[in-house]
Amino acid sequence: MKKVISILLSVLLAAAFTTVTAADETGENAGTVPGTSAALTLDGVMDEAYQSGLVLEGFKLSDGEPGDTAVKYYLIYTADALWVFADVPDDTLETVLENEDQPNYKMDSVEVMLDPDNGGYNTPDETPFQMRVDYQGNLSARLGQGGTSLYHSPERDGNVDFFEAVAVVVDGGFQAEYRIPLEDLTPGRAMGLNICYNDWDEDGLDRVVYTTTKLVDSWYPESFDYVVLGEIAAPSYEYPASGADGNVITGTVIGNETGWGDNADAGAAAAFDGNPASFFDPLGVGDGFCGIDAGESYILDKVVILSREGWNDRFVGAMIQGSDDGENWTTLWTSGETGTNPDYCTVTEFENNTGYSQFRYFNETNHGDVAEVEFYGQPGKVEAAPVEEAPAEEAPAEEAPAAEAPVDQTLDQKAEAPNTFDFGILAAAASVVSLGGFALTRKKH
Ligand SMILES: [Ca+2]
Ligand SMILES: [Ca+2]
Ligand SMILES: [Ca+2]
Repeated sequence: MKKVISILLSVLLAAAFTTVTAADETGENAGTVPGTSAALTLDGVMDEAYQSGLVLEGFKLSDGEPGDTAVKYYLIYTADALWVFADVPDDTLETVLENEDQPNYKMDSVEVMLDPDNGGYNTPDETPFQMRVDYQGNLSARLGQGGTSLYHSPERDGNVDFFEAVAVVVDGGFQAEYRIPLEDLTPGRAMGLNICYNDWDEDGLDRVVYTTTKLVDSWYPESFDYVVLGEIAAPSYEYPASGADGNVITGTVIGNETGWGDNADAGAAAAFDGNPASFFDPLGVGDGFCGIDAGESYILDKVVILSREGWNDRFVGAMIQGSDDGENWTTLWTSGETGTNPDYCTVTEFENNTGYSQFRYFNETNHGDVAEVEFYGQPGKVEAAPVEEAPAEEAPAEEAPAAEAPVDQTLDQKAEAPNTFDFGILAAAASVVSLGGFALTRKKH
């Protein structure tokens, strides 16, 4: 039972950010903070996900003049936290210690002030969050204007518990990263925000650079601009995902439209979506397959397979088969081993590798679920070779140590004289079909 699914092999789930108007507009809309399902690491190093984050730059000094600084802030959010990454160029990283109770009050530091519900007013002990990290990684904080002051580093008494931040000194400045845990992070939510860069030099405080556009009293929520949370981007995957070299064979996915239990997510397309977590799951042993109809004949170079996580034992008996009509299938390879998940396995030696327009992964021995299948090869077809007239002995293995060599030879000759019979084709075909068995190599994904 063959069903054809028209699904693109290159599946890119584009991020769909929508801008939502905030309920409370206490300042100017500073932009949309996209969400990410990627796992971020709090280490002062910029995770890739920040590249799609909201970027804030080009700020003002307290006198209203443009802030002459190349500081950039990147904002993104995950399911449970707002993340802020600060890239701070600064040639004079300074410490002006005057009060040991406020260890980083007079140091080059980044100070994030957040009004989590964009209420626009002070709530003692609650709003705003005032969170500072200096270039040496010391933290200080305060909850609410006039509220509890927490001017201590966690190394001293550990009482800064409503955010985390890390800073690392880099060539020409430092980088700071904040993780601010918050509940109910959903698209459309507005949050008041002002970020200061407190820039000190050897003469004292040089300047404070603000992101907010109202500078009357930039420590109060009514002066903050606000950001709005955007959609959480679905993770994107590209096919092929193994990173293997070669010409991947693309086309139309063939096989089961739905998988085990009529699950639409476990149909044949799940083996060609680049997502190692999704998998094709047949209806039963030998009941269903996943494959590609390339639309023209290909000779395989290799097949790269990621078995289903947790089910490597089901790889025994897995077959790669080829067909030109989708009805009659020829077996090119059969697995005698268990799978290699989380590593991909690469099959490079085949039987009957004479060129087919359709290829499939199929198992009649075990339940044939599989996470990813990648067929690699070159267009071509070996002309029907009368094997009895060109027995394997006439093409000893020494003359054709690698499957690729005779295939390439065949293709070259075919290209030059596509309609003429050539003894070289015959010999190459014989050597290809004489290659028995299979080889497995492993590749880290
Ligand atoms: Ca990081
Ligand atoms: Ca400085
Ligand atoms: Ca998959």
